[in-house]
Amino acid sequence: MFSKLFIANRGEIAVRIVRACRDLGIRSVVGYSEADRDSLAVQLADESICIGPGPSAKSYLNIPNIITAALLTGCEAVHPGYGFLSENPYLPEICEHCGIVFVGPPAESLREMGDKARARERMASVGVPTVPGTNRALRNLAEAREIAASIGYPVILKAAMGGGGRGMRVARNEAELSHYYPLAEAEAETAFARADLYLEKYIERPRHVEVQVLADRHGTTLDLGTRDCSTQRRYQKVIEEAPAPALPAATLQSIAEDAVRGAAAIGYVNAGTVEFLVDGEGRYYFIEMNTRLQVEHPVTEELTGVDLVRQQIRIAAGEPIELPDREPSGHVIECRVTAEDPERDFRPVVGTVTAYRPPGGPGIRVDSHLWAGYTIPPYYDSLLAKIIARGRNRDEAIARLDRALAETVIEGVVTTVPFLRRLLASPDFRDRNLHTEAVRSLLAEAR
Ligand code: MV4
Repeated sequence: MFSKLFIANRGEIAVRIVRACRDLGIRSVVGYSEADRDSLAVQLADESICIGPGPSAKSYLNIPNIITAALLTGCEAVHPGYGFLSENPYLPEICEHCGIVFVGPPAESLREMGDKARARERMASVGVPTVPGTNRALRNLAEAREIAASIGYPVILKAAMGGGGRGMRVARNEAELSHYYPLAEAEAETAFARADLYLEKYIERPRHVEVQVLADRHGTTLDLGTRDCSTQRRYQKVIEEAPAPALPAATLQSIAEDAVRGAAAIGYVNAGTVEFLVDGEGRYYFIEMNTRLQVEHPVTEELTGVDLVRQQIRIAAGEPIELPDREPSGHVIECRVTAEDPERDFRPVVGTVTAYRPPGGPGIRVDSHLWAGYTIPPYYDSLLAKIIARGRNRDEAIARLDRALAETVIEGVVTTVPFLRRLLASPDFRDRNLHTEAVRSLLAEAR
């Protein structure tokens, strides 16, 4: 096992990784930007070192600074967390050259799953259901028209190097396809340095169901169940829950088996998430694989009792996965508390947290980097805290999560806590009428 691990991330996930290191008896070194000098992760880690100025490009995305910091502090491994460099294949490659272990999958898996068209092809080749569409980049608009005509409108254009909703355009007829195709190409070129697009049948109001997988280097590839992440706003997840509600047991079983088969087929190692869409008839389709730890990982941890970050570090150190010591039980729901103003179209807010009182009590977990006096830097995402509630069933989890939100005190900045309580109380959410338009409908009602 490693004696020292470098954390190339910030905020709540950096705190989370410090905690996993402490439980494993590993010294933690957190790399911080000048804007995060007094962050909670810096306060809790065994050591810390500045990796550059506030802007991400100069710090958390600065591979030379991160590698140098890891080497200078004598770290044997680097954990990228999520976001930033977590799916950048250059980081594991450079780590390998420098004799540092990357806590994550091989660079080849990052590359392969980073090309969303190729990911479809790999999954389809082992019988994982995919949305009708193309498994490689479209040659041109003429070909897109031909394929769209054969699968039927509406269709969705997606950037091969995109993901997470970036670079997607829905076309409901040939005229829209002709209009959007060059725009989508230009956007993809700008955002991802590759204009490649692929096409899928557009699924109206889908549910987003994902499967957590873990694979070690001793032949074990397993799933840790499903999560439903349909409650999103502009591709940002707001509420996540496990197991995915209102799906037949047979579907839950089959989707997990497909995810494991897909991960094993690409020789996946470490933690990953296989993402599916579920249509109105309950059919599921693979859309992409996330080759990193997810923000919503605590939902699976609280359901299964497995510490995913601990398993990630163990796998990277060449040790076998510690299998779950109990059956998944109950129902778990997480909400993301952000520094955004719902009254102003969720624009991010900055400022100083003048008072902070996190919730607690039975079935509540809080993953956060907040403290009273903390000033939110303007450079990064708006996530302040993840509040996770576990109950014997979904209704109890909802009730506990609402109790926790009602208790939560974050003063000095506007947060989404009141909005989250309204969302939890909405009939759509309570009646499990989950789909990716639910939040938009609730916001429309509130106006
Ligand atoms: C789709 C889709 C409908 N049909 N693909 C958005 C993010 C990325 N994970 C894929 N996404 C979607 N892909 C087809 N063929 C609808 C979405 C989508 C979505 C998916 C899951 C959760 C929330 C979403 C919000 C908007 C669009």
